[in-house]
Amino acid sequence: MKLKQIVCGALIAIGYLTNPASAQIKIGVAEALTGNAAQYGVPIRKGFELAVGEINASGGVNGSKIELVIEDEQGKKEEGINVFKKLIFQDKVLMLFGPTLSNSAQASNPVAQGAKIVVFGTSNTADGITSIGNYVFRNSVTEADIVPVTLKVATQKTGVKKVAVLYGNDDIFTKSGYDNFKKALEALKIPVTTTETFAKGDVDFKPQLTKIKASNADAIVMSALVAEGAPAMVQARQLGITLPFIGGNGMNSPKVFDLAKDNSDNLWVGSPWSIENPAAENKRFIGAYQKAHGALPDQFAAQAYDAIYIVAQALKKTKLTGRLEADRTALRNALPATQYNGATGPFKFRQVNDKDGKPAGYDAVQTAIVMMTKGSHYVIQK
Ligand code: 1QQ
Repeated sequence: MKLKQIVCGALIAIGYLTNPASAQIKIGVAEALTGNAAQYGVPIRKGFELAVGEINASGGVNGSKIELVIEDEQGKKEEGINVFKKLIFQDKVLMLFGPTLSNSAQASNPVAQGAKIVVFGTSNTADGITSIGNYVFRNSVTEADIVPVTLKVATQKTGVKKVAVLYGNDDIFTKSGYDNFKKALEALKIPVTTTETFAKGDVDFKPQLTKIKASNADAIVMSALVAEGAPAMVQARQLGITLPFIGGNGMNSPKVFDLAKDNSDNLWVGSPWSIENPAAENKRFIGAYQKAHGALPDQFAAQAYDAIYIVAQALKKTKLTGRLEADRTALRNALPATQYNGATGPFKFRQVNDKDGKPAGYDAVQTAIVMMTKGSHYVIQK
C-alpha cells in the first residue's frame, strides 16, 4: 500500500504525466482530415500514427508512451484557431503538430506562440510561417528553398526558354509559391509570356489556359493546391497544350494521378522525399507504411513520420517534470539542436528571423530531389 503510493507519487513527479497510470506524453494533432486539404491531411495523420505506433511498441520515450489527440481543422483558418485552443487549453497537450495548410498556419500559429507551446508544421511551405515566433517549427522544406532547384533542373532538362505563370491568388501558400517562382525566374533570366490567376474552388481554367496557349510559352509554371492544379492540367491537355507543368509542394501528391489520370504526365516538382530514394531509412518507412495502411505513402506521410521521430529525439533529451508550462518550454529548447536521418533524408533545423529581424522559429535544412511525373509515378530526374 505504502509502496504503491510512493510509486504513484514518483510517477506524477517525474513525467509529463497526463495519465499517471500509463505515463503518457500527450501530443496534439490539428490537421485537415475532411475537405479538399484532406488530400494532404489524411496521409499526414497516417504518418504520425505509424511512427507513434513504432515508438510505443519499442517502449516509448524514456519509458513514457506517446498519445496523439487528433482534431480535424478542415483546412479552414477559423477551425484551425478553434482546435488549437481546444488542444492547448482543454486537452493541455505538450505540443502541437499542424495545421495542414500554410493558409491556416498563418492564422492559428500565433495562438500557439502566445501560449508558449511548440507548433510543428510538417506540410507548411509558404514564406513567413516560422517568422511568427520562436515556438514555431517545421520540417517541410519551404517553397523558397525548393522552387529555385525545381525550376533550374526542369528548364535545363526541357530546354525551356520562356514560361507562362498560373497561380492561386487567394491562398498564402499559392501566393508564396508564385513569389518564389517569380524570383527564381528572374534569377535564371527566363522571361514570362503571361501571368494568369485563379481562386480556390474554381473549376474552369480554360480562359486562363487559352491566353497561355496564345502566349507561345515553352512551359507552364503553376503554384496551386491539387484540387485546382489537377483539373487545370486536364483542361490544358484538352486544349491541346502539351507543355510541361512546373509546380510547387501542392502538386507533389499522388492525388494528381487520381484526379488528372491520363493527363498527369510531364509535371515537375521538387521535394526531399521520393518513393524512389533507395536509402535504407526510406525503404524501411515505405515497407512499414504499406504494411500498416495497405497503400504506398506520399511525401506528406513521410514528413509526418519523420517529424514524430525528430520530436522523440528532442524528448529523449528533455527532463519532463509534469509542470505543463515548464515542460512545453523545455521541449522547445531541446528541438533546435535535434538532427535526424529518416525517410526524408538527413535533417536539421535553421533559425529564421521575424519581420523585425529578431531570431524567431525554425525551418528545415534538407536537400531537394527533382522529379517528373510519368505513367502515374514521380520519377527522379538527375
Ligand atoms: C502549404 C502547402 C500545401 C501544398 C500542403 C499542405 O505546402 O499550404 O504550405
